[in-house]
This record gives sequence, structure tokens and C-alpha cells, in this order.
Amino acid sequence: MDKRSDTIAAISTPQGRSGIGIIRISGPDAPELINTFIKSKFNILSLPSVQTRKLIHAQVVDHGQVLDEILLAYMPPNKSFTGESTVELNCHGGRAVLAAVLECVLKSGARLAETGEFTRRAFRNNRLNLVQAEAINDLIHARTKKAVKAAWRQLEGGLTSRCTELRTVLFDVVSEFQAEIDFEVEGSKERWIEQMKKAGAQIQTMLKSAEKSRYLTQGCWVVISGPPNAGKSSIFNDIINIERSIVCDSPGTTRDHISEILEIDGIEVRLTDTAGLRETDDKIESISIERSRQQVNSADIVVYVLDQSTALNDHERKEAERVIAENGLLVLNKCDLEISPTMKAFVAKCQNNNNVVIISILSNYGIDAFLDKLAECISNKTKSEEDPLITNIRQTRLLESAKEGLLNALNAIEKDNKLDVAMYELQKTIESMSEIIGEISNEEILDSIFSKFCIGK
Ligand SMILES: Nc1nc2c(ncn2[C@@H]2O[C@H](COP(=O)(O)OP(=O)(O)OP(=O)(O)O)[C@@H](O)[C@H]2O)c(=O)[nH]1
Ligand SMILES: [Mg+2]
Repeated sequence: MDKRSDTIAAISTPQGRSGIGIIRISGPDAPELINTFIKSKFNILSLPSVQTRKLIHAQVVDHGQVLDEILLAYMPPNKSFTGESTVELNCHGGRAVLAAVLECVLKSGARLAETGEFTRRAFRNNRLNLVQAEAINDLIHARTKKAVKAAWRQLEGGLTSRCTELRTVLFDVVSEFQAEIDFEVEGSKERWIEQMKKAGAQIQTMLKSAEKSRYLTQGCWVVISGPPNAGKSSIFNDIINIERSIVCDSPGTTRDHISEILEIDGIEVRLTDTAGLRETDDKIESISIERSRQQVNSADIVVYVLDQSTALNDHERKEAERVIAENGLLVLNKCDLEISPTMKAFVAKCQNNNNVVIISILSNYGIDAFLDKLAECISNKTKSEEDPLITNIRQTRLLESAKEGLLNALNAIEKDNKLDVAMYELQKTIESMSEIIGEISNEEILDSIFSKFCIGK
């Protein structure tokens, strides 16, 4: 049978122990197939004509042995997620019981679904477009409420309607180009340029918000760095509110970097405590310091901690200034102790900077202000002027190529007055916009997109 239209099945809920686990079966033979192992007062074979989208009490029976007592629901093709006959079995959620029921389903003739195959069928049957299919995957993987909202914007068609509108505008321009080339009907060059520039600005705004949406899907990485003994691990423990990192008065305590996940203002934040930076001959410490540097270089935000009571060297001053300039946070810790002379001059110079905060973890001074500043840094990094419409790299790449086509078209028409070149470039832009919403025929590309989805979805 054609792999696109046979009947597929999978466990759609996570593997483990839970009250309920769902097995989804989709394809033309779904109702007929379950009849071989389902016992119910209801005539299962009459499902398609009578009982749609209602729960039916039944038992799963294998060679006369009851395996589970379940509730099942039938959805006809026009009312199902996949656009095919679908049966969902609400079983008990134990690993073994679900595996046993799934075995019955597969023995009766269904095939185990590949990852994302249900959604791929929904896409093929026009139940949703590619952006919406990706949005469902985003929704499943969303780790914060903001990410859930972004996924819903996609599902409700935010990006789709924006792409469709832009495409229509550019189509009109292309047809006027065509008319001028074929029939010498003179169009308004100024109006074309204006429309193309408007479209370009919209694409640019969407691309700008794409940069920020990375934080919604992947979270924001904050790395705590600084010289040994500055109080990095104390600060780390204070933020996460547990004694996770070892705190000790001997410098070089933290070796392996330690991370914890927390949520700050709707953004998932990975907070990492690192080894103190200094020159050392110790082999293990050198490795940890090298790793700390790598973490600092890859971080979204660096929190650089200094101990105010110790002398400030040149390297630390430069690092502190770099962190402030790059919108990180400079934390001057241990303000309960007497300030060192070199620090005094430095603190006097920078203490009014918005990215500098003076605290004492020991005496609990300035902690609230520090946490507010950290939240502000994260918010500045992640917030965008408009709600992000682009949520993945595929959409970003296509939008970039749409922008490139549009710029080339503008150049061709503004500078060289070459309508044929402008038309070719605009058509490329329109193709990219179409590809974003999935109007593409390349099966390999679709395979690779859907292979990133969950099994059972
Ligand atoms: N007086 C005072 N001591 C502090 C303060 N914050 C941390 N300490 C002490 O400073 C010492 C070092 O603290 P840690 O948090 O381990 O410092 P660290 O930067 O993680 O050090 P390494 O892991 O060795 O790089 C410990 O004895 C802490 O109790 C503070 O605000 N005031
Ligand atoms: Mg430490």
C-alpha cells in the first residue's frame, strides 16, 4: 500500500507512568482495524456512520485476555487533525499496558507512525499549512508562557497572512512589469519602487523580530564570570535559591561549570556558574579556566563579579569595562568589607552606570536591585518592537532570500531600469514567501522538516 495513505499508529503521550495514555490511529482502515481487538456494547464497525467525536467505553482484548479498559473516540476525515479517519484510544498510562495495546493495533494491520507523520498528513490534506505545522511543534516544545503565545500567533496565521499579503502586492507589481514588457503599457515606476520599498521594510521588521524570537524558543544564557573568590558561586546560589555550588574562602573552588534553568519575566534562562579567571600552573584549574572563557564568549549575557575589597588589576578593569559596554552586568560584591584603594577610584567612576550594581551577598545588601537589573538586562536583550512572527531558522533563511531578491529588484529598476531583471528577482522573492508557508513540492525538504517533530504528533 502507498505509504502516504496506509493506516498509521503511535503512542501520542510521553512514555512513563501516568493516569491516561493515548494511542492515535489514523488512516482509512482505522475503524475496521480496531474491531479486531476491541470489545464494546457499541458496534465498532458502525462508528463512521453513527458515533463521531464521542467517547465510547470499551475493552482491549487479546486472545480472550482483557489488556485494558479504555475510552475510544472516532473522528471522521473532515473533523480530524490529520484529515483522515482517526481513532484515539484513551488507555491507562503505564508503559507496559500502552505497549501491549499498541502491539494489538500493529498486529491488526496498522504501521508504526514515523516522527511527525500525523502532522505531515494533516499538512498534505490541507488541514494546516507549513507555518502552522511548525507552530504546533513550537507549542509542544514551548517552555514558557511567552513561547506558548508566540506559537499561537503562528497557529492563528500571523505569519501566513503577512506573507500572503506581501506576495499579493509583489504579484501586482510583477504583472505590471509583464504588461509593460509585453504590451508596452507604461506603469508608474515611482509607485512600483514605493511598493517594493514598503514590502522590504516589512520584511526587515519581521527579520528583526526573528533575532529576538530565538530567545523564546531557545531561552537566554547568562554566565557568571570573574576572578576567583569574588563571590560568583554565592551569587549563583542566591539567584536559584538553593546551595547548588560549593562556596569556600579558598580561591579556585569552582572547577566544573554548573548550570540551572529558571524563568525570568517569561523567558527561560540558563544560569551558569564558572571557575574563577586567573593565571595558574594547576593543570585541572587551567582546563576549567579555559572552559570559563569559552562560556563567556558564547553567553548571551555576562554577569561579571568583582570583590570590592581586593586590588583591581588591569586585566579585570578591562574585562569589567567590556562587559558594561556589551550590555552585561558588572556586580561589585562584598560591599560589607572595606574597599581597596584601586577599587575605590574605579567604583567612583562607574557606580552610576546602569549596568553596574553594588551588593553584599553576606549582608544581603542590594540583592533586590541586582535581581531587577538582571531582569532588565534579559528583557533588553530579548524584547522586540513587535511580537515575533518568525520562530525558526528555516523561515528566517527564506525571509533573508526574499529580502535579497527584493533589493536586487529595486537596484535593477532604480539604477539600471532593467524591468526583466527586476521581474526575475521579484519572482524569486515571491517564491521564497510561498515556500515559507509550505507551497513547495520538494519531498526531501518536507521529510527533513517533519522528521524534527515528535513521534505520535
Ligand atoms: N564578606 C563577604 N564575603 C563574601 C561575600 N560573598 C561571598 N563571600 C565569601 O567569599 C568567599 C568566596 O565565595 P565564592 O562564592 O565561593 O566565590 P567564587 O567567586 O565562586 O570563587 P571561586 O569558585 O573560587 O572562583 C566565600 O568565603 C564567601 O562566603 C560578601 O558579600 N561579603
Ligand atoms: Mg565558585
